[in-house]
Amino acid sequence: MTNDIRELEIFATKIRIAALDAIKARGFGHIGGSLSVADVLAVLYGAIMRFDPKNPDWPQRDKLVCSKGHAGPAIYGTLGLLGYFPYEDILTLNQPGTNFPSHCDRNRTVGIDMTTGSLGQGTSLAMGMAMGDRLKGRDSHTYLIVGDGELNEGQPWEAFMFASSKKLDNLTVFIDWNKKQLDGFVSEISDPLDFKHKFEAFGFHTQQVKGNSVEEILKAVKACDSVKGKPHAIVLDTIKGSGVKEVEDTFSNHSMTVGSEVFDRWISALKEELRVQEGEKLHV
Ligand SMILES: Cc1ncc(C[n+]2csc(CCOP(=O)(O)OP(=O)(O)O)c2C)c(N)n1
Repeated sequence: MTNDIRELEIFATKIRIAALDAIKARGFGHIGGSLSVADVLAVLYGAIMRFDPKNPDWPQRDKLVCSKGHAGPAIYGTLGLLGYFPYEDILTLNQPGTNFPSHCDRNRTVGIDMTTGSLGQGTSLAMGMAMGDRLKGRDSHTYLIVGDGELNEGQPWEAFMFASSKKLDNLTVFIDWNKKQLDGFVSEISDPLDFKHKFEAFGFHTQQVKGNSVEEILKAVKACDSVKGKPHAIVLDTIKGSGVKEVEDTFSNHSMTVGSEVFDRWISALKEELRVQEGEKLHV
């Protein structure tokens, strides 16, 4: 656990490399939406959440529901780096018989708190988990990541109303506002309008930050501590494919099939960035 911004940036870069390592082994996968959540995962698992890789079912742990379950590679990378299982296991991503399906499955993967992939449903599940922890008297927090395209669904908004009416202040929702969904811009497919105002209207304590900045995310999560009686929403203004310029610049970057030499180029660039980040840390 660290509050060191440089450490968290290093963790985020490692998560990006891990997600690409896993997807490279399969040759295709959800690259854009895995990369955009690397920074929030680094903050949650690096600085905020209470968990124990040796006791993954510890009831008092904090929980993560990644409702955009197709970002599985980023979550598996994070858990692999934390020692929930051998890192190499993530290289079986989406292969027949794997415990690392492309979408998160709590019955298959150690450390996954909730099965997701059918968009919209993770929100209701996270509300239930937060409510359950409260009823059991546990001091646990549930963190929920939803996609901006996912919020075209109706179900999450019912669940948000419920969270707010039950004053679930042990729940924090991150909206990965990367502007794109499967095959186009969210604003053109079904414009969600202003998330910040919408969550405020739904009774949430709401903030909006640069979602690929670990520093801003960490500050926002910490600011939630002092706000009681309301669920929290943090709108992450992100870039789909963040951290790999070529992916950022590709319009269709949701699920990509690319050759291993292309993956190698992207991974090498991230490893170079990691060397710079680690070198800078030594000189702080
Ligand atoms: C109920 C449901 N409908 C459709 C899909 C197919 N689908 C998978 S990802 C996706 C786009 C999601 O967009 P967004 O939530 O913005 O994810 P991100 O861009 O962050 O990857 C869609 C439509 C699905 N998984 N579940």
